[in-house]
Amino acid sequence: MKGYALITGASSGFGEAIAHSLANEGYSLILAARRTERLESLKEKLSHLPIHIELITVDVREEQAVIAAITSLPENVKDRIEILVNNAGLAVGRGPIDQGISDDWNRMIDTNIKGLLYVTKAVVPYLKKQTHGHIVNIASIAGKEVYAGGNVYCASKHAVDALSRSMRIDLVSYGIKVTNIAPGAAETEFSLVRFKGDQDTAASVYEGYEPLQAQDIADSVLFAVTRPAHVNISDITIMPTAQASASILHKES
Ligand code: NDP
Ligand code: 8X3
Repeated sequence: MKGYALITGASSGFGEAIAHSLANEGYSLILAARRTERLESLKEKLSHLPIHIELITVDVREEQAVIAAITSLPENVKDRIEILVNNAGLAVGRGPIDQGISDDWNRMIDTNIKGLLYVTKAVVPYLKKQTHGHIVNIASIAGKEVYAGGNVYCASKHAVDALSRSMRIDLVSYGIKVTNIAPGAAETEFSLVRFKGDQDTAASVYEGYEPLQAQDIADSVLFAVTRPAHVNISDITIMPTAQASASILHKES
């Protein structure tokens, strides 16, 4: 019988798709995000499956709230966490460094780096109890390369990439696998958040080519977590066919 997968950012995009894929694979789920109603709706959609689902309403930027949320899970749930998917994250704004807004910078750094650290620290003690614990960090092509106007978002995702490599070293003696997934352009609510609700600008990011869909990322997570015990997928970079690098997208006019 499979244990639990804890997925942060499960209320939208990649996290929601990953929840569907892991639930269909037989994992019970702990779904975390700030928007409770979205999590409840997702739980309802998965209610036909023979799995157990726990919901955590939490802002990953709040360390004490993260600790309290994980600690308050029933013993028979937290003791069976086999997979942690660190997916919650965002970009806020895009532009030259000298025009950056410090509140945007703080939101990205606090969510993408510090939030990931808080959740990881709270969950690793339970992963250590497993014979096959697995952490999947959702980084980005922006964690491999930088692009114009991407500065702080790119820095935050480079940090995720570095943390994936560091975690692999720190946790290897516990048999905990660490997979870093670096997607390119994928059509989710990501750009709507980045451009602060500007729907036209957000839509323009995905015009003229076929972007990745959330399911493409869920497929790569599923691949990583279903390898045999002796195999760790260290890193997956996945981009649309029309994307050659972080900043080169072939768009049909
Ligand atoms: P979405 O905006 O669709 O989803 C982001 C998720 O993160 C939401 O569930 C949101 O939940 C959650 N989240 C954001 N801030 C917090 C917070 N402070 N506390 C808890 N949860 C939070 O975007 P994606 O699905 O595209 O993004 C998922 C991850 O993938 C991010 O880390 C992003 O950087 C990364 N990524 C995205 C790419 C893309 O092109 N879409 C490409 C490469 C990487 P809620 O608002 O309910 O809290
Ligand atoms: C999201 C992809 O290219 O907008 O991480 O940085 S990109």
